[in-house]
Amino acid sequence: LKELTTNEEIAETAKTKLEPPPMYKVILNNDDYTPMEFVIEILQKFFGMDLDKATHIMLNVHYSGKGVCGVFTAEIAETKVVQVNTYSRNNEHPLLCTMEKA
Ligand code: TYC
Repeated sequence: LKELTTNEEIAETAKTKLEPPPMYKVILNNDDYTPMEFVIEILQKFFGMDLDKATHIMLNVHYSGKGVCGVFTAEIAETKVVQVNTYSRNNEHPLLCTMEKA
């Protein structure tokens, strides 16, 4: 019996499955009102950073205007953005979290 699926087709299917998913940078944007301590808390709470790393990232955003908190698949990046913006608004801070393709 002739094979219904050629080795080439199997290899192509395997390659497709190994293609990495598109990745997204989660970005914190600077503003003049959100307290530095609150930004550090966000980075620890939602991005698992220790105090030292969170402080460095926060200061980078403060002085440069924006900064990358992490790179994630679309679904996880979208969840981080919603979590950060919801938590910030609930605490009456204007902190803005966005995402862009890596
Ligand atoms: N610029 C803010 C301040 O001086 C601190 C800050 C840092 C705000 C990072 C937002 O993403 C931000 N209090």
